[in-house]
Amino acid sequence: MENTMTETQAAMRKENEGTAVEAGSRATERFTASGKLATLDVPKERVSLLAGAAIKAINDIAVEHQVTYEEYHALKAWLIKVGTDGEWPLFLDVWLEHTIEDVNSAERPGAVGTIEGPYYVPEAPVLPTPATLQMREDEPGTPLLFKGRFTDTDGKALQGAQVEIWHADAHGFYSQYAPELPEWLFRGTVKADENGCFEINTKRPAPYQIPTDGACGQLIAAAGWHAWRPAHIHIKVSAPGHQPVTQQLYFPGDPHNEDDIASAVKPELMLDPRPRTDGGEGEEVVYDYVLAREGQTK
Ligand code: MBD
Ligand code: FE
Repeated sequence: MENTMTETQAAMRKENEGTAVEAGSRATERFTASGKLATLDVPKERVSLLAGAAIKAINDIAVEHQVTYEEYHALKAWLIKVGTDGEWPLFLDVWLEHTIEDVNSAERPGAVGTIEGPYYVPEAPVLPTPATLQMREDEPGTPLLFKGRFTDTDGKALQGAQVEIWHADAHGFYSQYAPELPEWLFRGTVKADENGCFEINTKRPAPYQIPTDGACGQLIAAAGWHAWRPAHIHIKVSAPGHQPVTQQLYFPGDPHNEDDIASAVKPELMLDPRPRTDGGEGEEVVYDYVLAREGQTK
């Protein structure tokens, strides 16, 4: 009896599995298959410096906190599990990428960036503005019209600009990282018009919970932390001759804006949802992008 499941339980289990380890390991598969690895080339001096500093930092922690063999073995078991669960991209993007992004964007003028996270997919379908992202029939969620304009740092309209956008659905799932969602659900590449303006019709995403049944979830539970990111929309903006920006936009009032597990919220990235000016259902947000020229610094 205890080994039988109702169909509903089986379906729920399948759905949960899809949100968990599967999402993490798909991020690993994609990163491995992306071809990025073949082009990576870090000089010996930097490897020695960075690996040496990282090893020293961990050894210092072992002394400072008098790490026991029990704890050392728990660490070893857990590190092995991060790999077998395919959750290294998830782990790194949640707990390290925010610092890498800060370091690398400090001198770039214009639009503020934040982390990319593990669920970007390049080459999403190209949509002319005004665009509507792919949705299912009866897609749940509040309709959201996202409008904006591209300029350079002199205030001139930018030609050839585009917005790559991806976000979770109203249940917090990303297409291509959860089973049974249409391939390009809530993913698109939107080309701005000749004035640098764009309009994107979509639906408000739900807050996102880090998969709880993989190694990262195990760490979160063992430490007594929470697993949440505030609701967010991922964006990559670019224009010929200009520096691209990867960012996320957030909604005021989300309880996790203040304690994002991925530390990726910045005040400049907060949206200001308003009733729609076109009389349509749902809400409207306006966000404008200033892009720096290639090589331009603050
Ligand atoms: C996400 O959706 C995300 O944006 C980050 C940074 C980590 C895990 C899931
Ligand atoms: Fe995300």
